[in-house]
Amino acid sequence: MSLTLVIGNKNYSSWSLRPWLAMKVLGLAFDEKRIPLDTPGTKQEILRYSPAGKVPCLVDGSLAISTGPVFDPSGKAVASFTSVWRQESPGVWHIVFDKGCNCP
Ligand SMILES: N[C@@H](CCC(=O)N[C@@H](CS)C(=O)NCC(=O)O)C(=O)O
Repeated sequence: MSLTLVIGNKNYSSWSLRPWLAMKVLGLAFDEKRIPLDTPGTKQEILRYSPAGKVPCLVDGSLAISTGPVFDPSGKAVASFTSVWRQESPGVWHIVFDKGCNCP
């Protein structure tokens, strides 16, 4: 299994820095794929790896994990989710595990 951590910028994206640091401290072998944030092509490039459209994302070729906030209709963050996805075919992802908590 070959792991790739897809991240934004380690200086300005603490979401990206956190798993990168954890994996380094744990001594895990992984490739790093950096995607420049806030460009016109950012979202499309992230979606190549992350079905949630966000970085960080850890991929092994067919599995990906994503986390993020859940918003109520007013836009207030009320919960968070963690999802594991499997790529069935290029660009087609299905959730194989989904966990939420009411901790935004
Ligand atoms: N709560 C998310 C936050 C992820 C997030 O907001 N990532 C930002 C960069 S810090 C991102 O992907 N921005 C690109 C975009 O939304 O197009 C997580 O746990 O991964």
